[in-house]
Amino acid sequence: MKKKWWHDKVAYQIYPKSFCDTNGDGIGDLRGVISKLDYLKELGIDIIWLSPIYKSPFVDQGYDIADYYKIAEEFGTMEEFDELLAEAKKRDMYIVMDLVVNHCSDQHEYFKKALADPDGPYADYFYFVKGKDGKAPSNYRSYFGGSAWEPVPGSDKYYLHMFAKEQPDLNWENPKLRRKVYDMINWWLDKGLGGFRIDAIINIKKDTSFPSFAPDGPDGLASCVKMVEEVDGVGEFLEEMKHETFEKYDAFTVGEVFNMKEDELREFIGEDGHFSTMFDFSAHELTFGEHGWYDSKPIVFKEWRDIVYASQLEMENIGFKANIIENHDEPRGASRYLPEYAQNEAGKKMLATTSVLLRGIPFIYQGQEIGMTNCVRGDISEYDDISTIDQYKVAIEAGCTKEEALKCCYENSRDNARTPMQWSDEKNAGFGDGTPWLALNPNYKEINVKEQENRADSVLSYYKKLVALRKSDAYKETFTYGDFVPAYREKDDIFAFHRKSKESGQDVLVLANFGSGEHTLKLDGNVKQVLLSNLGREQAVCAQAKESGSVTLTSCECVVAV
Ligand code: TEU
Ligand code: CA
Repeated sequence: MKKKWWHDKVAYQIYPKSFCDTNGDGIGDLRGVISKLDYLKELGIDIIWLSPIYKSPFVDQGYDIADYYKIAEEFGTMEEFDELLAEAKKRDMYIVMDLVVNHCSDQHEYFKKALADPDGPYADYFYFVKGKDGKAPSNYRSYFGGSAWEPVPGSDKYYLHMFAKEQPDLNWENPKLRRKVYDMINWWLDKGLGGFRIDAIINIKKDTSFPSFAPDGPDGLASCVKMVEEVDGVGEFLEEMKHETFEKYDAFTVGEVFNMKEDELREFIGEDGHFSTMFDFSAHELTFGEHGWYDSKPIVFKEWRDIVYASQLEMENIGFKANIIENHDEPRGASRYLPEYAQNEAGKKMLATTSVLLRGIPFIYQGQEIGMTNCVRGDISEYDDISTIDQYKVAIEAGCTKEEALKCCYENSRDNARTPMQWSDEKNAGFGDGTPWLALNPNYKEINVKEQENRADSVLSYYKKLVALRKSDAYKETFTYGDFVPAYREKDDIFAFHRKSKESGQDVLVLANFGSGEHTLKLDGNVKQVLLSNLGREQAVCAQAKESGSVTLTSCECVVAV
């Protein structure tokens, strides 16, 4: 395998609006990101992915871009962005931006020009399609609810929006549009970006005959995802984009890819794939509801474990996936993956271990490193997220009571991960002087950076050790390139694997007990050293292994040994 600069890196996702506010307007900003670079460096982070910071009306929190060449005023200025790039560079860190090019904002000048002249050249930057019998061209439901078609005022046409109606889809069939996108990407890469996280990218290929599908809900519509699943040919766009842009800069790209067709992994992330890597969403896909996320199924430990194993093995001779337990669209990992008895610091450290030491590129989402959790809200009016408001409505329409619908939001809402970062137990959790744009999770009094920073057995201290181990001179090669070999599969409570390096012959064993009771595991090799224990039991575990050739793990205990 040809080695690439990003193979051994650890990444961190910042949701800028909720990270750190330095001017007291209640909104996180670029100065806030700059002020925390040393914090991230100390955590061991190499690559920082910023969720969108472009000029935007924020209908979908910046995933609706009004100007790809401007920084949102709420976040700061282009000078501040350049400063961020320079400061990151000084620390050997890379900045990765969000690339949102399936759609833009209805406030983008292209769209305004298109509306002004629905038969003119800019209409062709979008999907402006004549209606059928006075109705929309097809029966697609958008991701955020309602028809994916919106009438173009003063015309018999409709425009397509797979997300909100304020997010019109860009027409990738139009070579002029594609050229504009590539020029924009190169403009940013010329500034010295490390690369891009690429949003909703599978959606860029449409079946332009826009066939209707059998309705899949009481609204008589069919999810627009169906069209994406059925159409072929996205790869041609992705290859062209890569050749015209990323490849020339050796940029790092991570695709947000849902609904990939079977057997296409190599095309996506193989050595000459469309992207450097793509997120492993297999756990998400395992539990995703039938009608969006409101009716997502809870995690069943063994099913989740087995799907992670399968995903790890699937990519083995192909490439690297990007491993996550949470992001800005998903609930907090600690709340989602840990059974109730494990929702404590030991459990959070164990979950960290079985994510960060997998084969692939670890992505840590802001707040994950201190074990932030989902947030209970008393009423739907306390939510901001467009998708949450839709899914609440869908839940109520499906017959849920208010309490049940709120519980769905508590478990799955995208706002769970968007509450402000908890820096301290002081005013506004140290996020900033002004009232935060989204209410804090009240547990900041207990869970915050300041409390954990100087405590040796905190979740944060553990993350630092874990990342340092992964990147250490002694084990870096094994954790980066070593094979993933599952172990103790027959034990229903155990998440265990080897990382075996062909190059050095090293064999690192990771054992984690997600069960509520104790387990004794018979070892099939020798243990020389315990590199990490989430309960600080390195010595004891090592002694037991040497004496009896086995390891006893209590509930929520994990160890890393060689
Ligand atoms: O998400 C794309 C996407 O497909 C999601 O709607 C996904 O299906 C859903 O979150 C599953 O829970 C991206 C961004 O990550 C998201 O924040 C944006 O809202 C969306 O694109 C539109 O840009
Ligand atoms: Ca601010």
